[in-house]
Amino acid sequence: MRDKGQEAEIIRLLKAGAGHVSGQKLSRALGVTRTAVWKHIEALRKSGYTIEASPSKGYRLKGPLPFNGIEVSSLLETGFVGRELRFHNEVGSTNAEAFELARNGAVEGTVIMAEGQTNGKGRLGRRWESPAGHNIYLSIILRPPIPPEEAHWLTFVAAVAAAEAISEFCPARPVLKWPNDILINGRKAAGILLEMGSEPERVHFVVMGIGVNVNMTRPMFPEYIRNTATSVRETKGAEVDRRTLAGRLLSSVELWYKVYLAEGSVPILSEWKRYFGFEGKEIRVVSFGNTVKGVCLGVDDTGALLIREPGGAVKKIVAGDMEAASK
Ligand code: BT5
Repeated sequence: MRDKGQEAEIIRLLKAGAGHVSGQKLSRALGVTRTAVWKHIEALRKSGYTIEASPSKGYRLKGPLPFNGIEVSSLLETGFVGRELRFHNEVGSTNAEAFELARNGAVEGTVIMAEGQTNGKGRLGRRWESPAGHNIYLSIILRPPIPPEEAHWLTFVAAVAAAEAISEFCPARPVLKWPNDILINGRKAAGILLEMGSEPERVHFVVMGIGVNVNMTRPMFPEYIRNTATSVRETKGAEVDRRTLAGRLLSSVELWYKVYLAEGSVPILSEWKRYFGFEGKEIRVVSFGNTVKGVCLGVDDTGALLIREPGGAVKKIVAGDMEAASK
């Protein structure tokens, strides 16, 4: 069984040591044998670190730091979100794994993160393209003391948190599209998938899945989304440090989640509206197989989308997909 705590400690000592750190010093600091240190070094190499070993001088950290659980954890500024963090190089879906863990009692704030997903999930059985090496895919287990009909507010919490975190790294202001898309310059840069385990009266847990296209470039997107998807890098014109962005994202989720628990949906919705980019615009919404067209009147106090149809009737939409009507 690997001891992630000891591996994180080795990385901390190697970073603090600037030059080489002897195997003896590491084994003393950790209270383990030098063979155990060597095994940890091998495991760390597998998780992306370049560690130079010299028989006379010891170990030295070289090259760029990888995107992994140790690095994200070392940057965390949260109280509980991500304090239990599981990082996988490859997973089917972080949401699916988080759901299983939540059912088995994982603590609130547990985060599952992956370098790549082979079966990344969108809403309604759709797919989330999740190639390894460029983006952020994470799922957060939350246990809000609310009834199931309130759980959709956590999509709003996630959207506000993601927009806020992305805006720190991106020259263009992110725009939210109801209910769960984060757009940059009109293209989708991030998506949210909320799943929950509940009984009629109360939510047991919510899995808040967030996927952010960070460093993907246009040719990397599959043909079918090349004209509708983008990444933070595409807008910024430079690589973005995924470790820092992931850390900011988790801080932001924690902050807005706490606001929601303390003050309810009002402050969340008011922040969400600051990023909503479609009020007053012609839109088209597909909801349960029906298409509704009209002028977007915004979102009401329950989070439902309001549309004024050409005849003047106002329709309230509780679930669906919206697009700008010009598309
Ligand atoms: C979403 O669904 O936008 C929810 C995406 C949630 C992904 C995260 S990643 C971590 C966690 N684990 C998971 O398994 N999922 C969550 P939806 O609104 O249904 O949008 C899906 C549609 O977006 C697809 O049908 C494509 O058209 C498009 N799409 C797929 N991959 C994309 C990508 N990487 N970037 C932009 N658009 C994409």
